[in-house]
Amino acid sequence: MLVKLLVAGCLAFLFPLAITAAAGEPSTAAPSSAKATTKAAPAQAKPRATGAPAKATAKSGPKSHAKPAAKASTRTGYAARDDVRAFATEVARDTDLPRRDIERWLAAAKYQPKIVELMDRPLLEPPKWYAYSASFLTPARIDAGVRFWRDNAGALARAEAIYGVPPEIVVAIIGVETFYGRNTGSHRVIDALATLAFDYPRRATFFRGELKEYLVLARAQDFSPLVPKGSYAGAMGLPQFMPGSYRRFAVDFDGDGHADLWRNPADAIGSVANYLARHDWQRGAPVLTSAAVGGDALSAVLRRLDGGISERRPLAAWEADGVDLRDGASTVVTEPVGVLLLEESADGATSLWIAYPNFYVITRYNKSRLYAAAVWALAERLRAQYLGAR
Ligand SMILES: [Ca+2]
Repeated sequence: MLVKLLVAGCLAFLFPLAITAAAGEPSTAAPSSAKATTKAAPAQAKPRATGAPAKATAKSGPKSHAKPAAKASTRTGYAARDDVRAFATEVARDTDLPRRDIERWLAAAKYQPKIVELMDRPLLEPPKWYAYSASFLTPARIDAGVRFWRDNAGALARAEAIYGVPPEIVVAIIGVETFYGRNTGSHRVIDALATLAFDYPRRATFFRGELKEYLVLARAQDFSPLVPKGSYAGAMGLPQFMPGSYRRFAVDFDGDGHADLWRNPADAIGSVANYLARHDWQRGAPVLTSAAVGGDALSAVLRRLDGGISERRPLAAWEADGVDLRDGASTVVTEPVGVLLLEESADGATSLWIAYPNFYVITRYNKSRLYAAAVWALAERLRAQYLGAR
């Protein structure tokens, strides 16, 4: 069914470090973290979302002890390795997939040394906001987003009604992830997941789990696991869901019987909104509002920042410290909030923002502070242009 999968894009490689968040992945901007989240996390290549694997500090991890085996994998596929056979046994035991099919699929998976290289690229300095955000806030991406919104207005309105997530946020995530489906990845998913499951020891546990989820997903959605393409970390479709997130959060939003995140914008829209809702998106609540801090208060607030964002505290505590909520604090949010710093220019200008719980919900897609801020900033521009054009 997923016969023609998308062409691959290159966007994903602009920001090599991140992954979608989903599920633990590497986020571009957040080098320190590692861990997996839940969603799909794709690759480290662009800001990916959901559940992707995080990139760890390269170099410190175990180096692939699997070199010789990797060579064998290149020649014969993965079927002949003992560890792969053990994996097939485990998957057959835990699922209703026939072992014969599992082994046939793994035999067809190919080791991709390029993917290991991409995962091991050393992290450079974390990007600054003004540089990071520039590629997401171009007129081309905003115009295309407004068209995507217009073309899918019914599904977006329905997603907002059901899940409480406004259209501009859903469109912005799909725009940041894949330029509205233009760049969904050029790596065969089975190759990416097998390479990282069996020849990338540092993340083997995570990717073996994702590989297993992927095989189950393929059977459930009735497609061959040998066909789909995705990011180099295995993130798939318009929203770049990792397999585990696909299984847990994807929805068939147009009712045709399949949750098709590669070709069906309605399914992608419903799935992104469902993902955010299931991670506690608050209907009607803000993401960021502008804050001002003057004079003596500034250094105290800056000391609370770690990597550009603070711990969360009650709004009243921030106000007591001299943070002035220029745009007014949200009256609907009672949970603690963070303070976010964005670098506005190379000459050191910065801006400060109150980060509400919905900001942190976006970081469940990709844990980078810059990713979440870029989604919000693109969403604001999309909304202004969409409403202005009506
Ligand atoms: Ca569908």
